[in-house]
Amino acid sequence: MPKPESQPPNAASAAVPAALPGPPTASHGVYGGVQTLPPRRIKIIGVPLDLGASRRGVDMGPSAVRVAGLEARLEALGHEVRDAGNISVPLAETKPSGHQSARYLKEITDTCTRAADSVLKALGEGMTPLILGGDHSVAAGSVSGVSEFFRRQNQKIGLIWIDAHADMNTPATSPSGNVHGMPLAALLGLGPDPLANILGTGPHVSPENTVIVGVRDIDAAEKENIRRAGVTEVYTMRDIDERGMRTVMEEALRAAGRGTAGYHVSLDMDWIDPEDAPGVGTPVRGGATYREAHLAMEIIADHGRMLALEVVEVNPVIDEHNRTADLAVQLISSAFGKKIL
Ligand SMILES: [Mn+2]
Repeated sequence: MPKPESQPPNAASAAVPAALPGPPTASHGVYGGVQTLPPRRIKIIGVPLDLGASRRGVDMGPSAVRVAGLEARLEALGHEVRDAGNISVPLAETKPSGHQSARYLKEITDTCTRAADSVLKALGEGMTPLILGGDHSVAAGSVSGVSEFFRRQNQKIGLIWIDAHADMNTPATSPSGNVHGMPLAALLGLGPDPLANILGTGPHVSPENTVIVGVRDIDAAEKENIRRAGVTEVYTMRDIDERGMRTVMEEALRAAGRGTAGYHVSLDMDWIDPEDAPGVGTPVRGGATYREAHLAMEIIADHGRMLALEVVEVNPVIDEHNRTADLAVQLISSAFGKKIL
């Protein structure tokens, strides 16, 4: 088993109530050795949001992931799971799309604010939020909720953004006007404004604790935005190919964890190759393999510092027999401590 990075004794994690796993219970360790993490209390928050994407269908992502057995499979690992249901999201058909440079920005911001509140509440209850998208714009809300919870305790968080895309556009640079290409820019304070200021306290993450993993499709303007924001920890698919998933993840977690309470993990399923994850919002060739994806999640579990997890962009409309949602549940299980042996 890989040795977790050593943390300075004054590491913020020592004072974090919500992220700390609960005390071991009788159920710990009795599941045939498949669990590494001590049991957590997990709160599932569905956000059936598809206003940020042009292709429809990711609003059915939360259902597809639930149908694939999410709750039962997490409980089989010994975790306590509560499903909070779905956050209400306006239907695209019932709203005007607004300005073409950031379509449905108002409705998305409202939805993200509700998601942030729900995440904040879950952490306050000592639970680990598990957010199911929906398109990736939901992250502007969920990450804000995690960040705000720890900001109130004078702590900051890290962010691991695992994605084929950088999601670093702004309304000024976006070729499509789709807000799901903007959430990371919003969280780093580049805008668009209402989305960048959810709960009134942005920017929600600092560039030195923000890590992008698995990118392979970045617009020219996004490259500039990454530089402007000051994010230097970017691991492309080439880095994974050349240096291996293990090295990339160890470095990523070290950067996100440095001086923070822990990190939020935002997993866009389009990171994985369409061969294994065909049912995603924006498929791009050349993604992570099935095993690389699992390894990344297993390493996250080994370190034990994940504050919240979200899995986004599952699109059942173009999936094959729900296998992308099924893979999502498998990866969630690995992130929550499922081991092969
Ligand atoms: Mn994304």
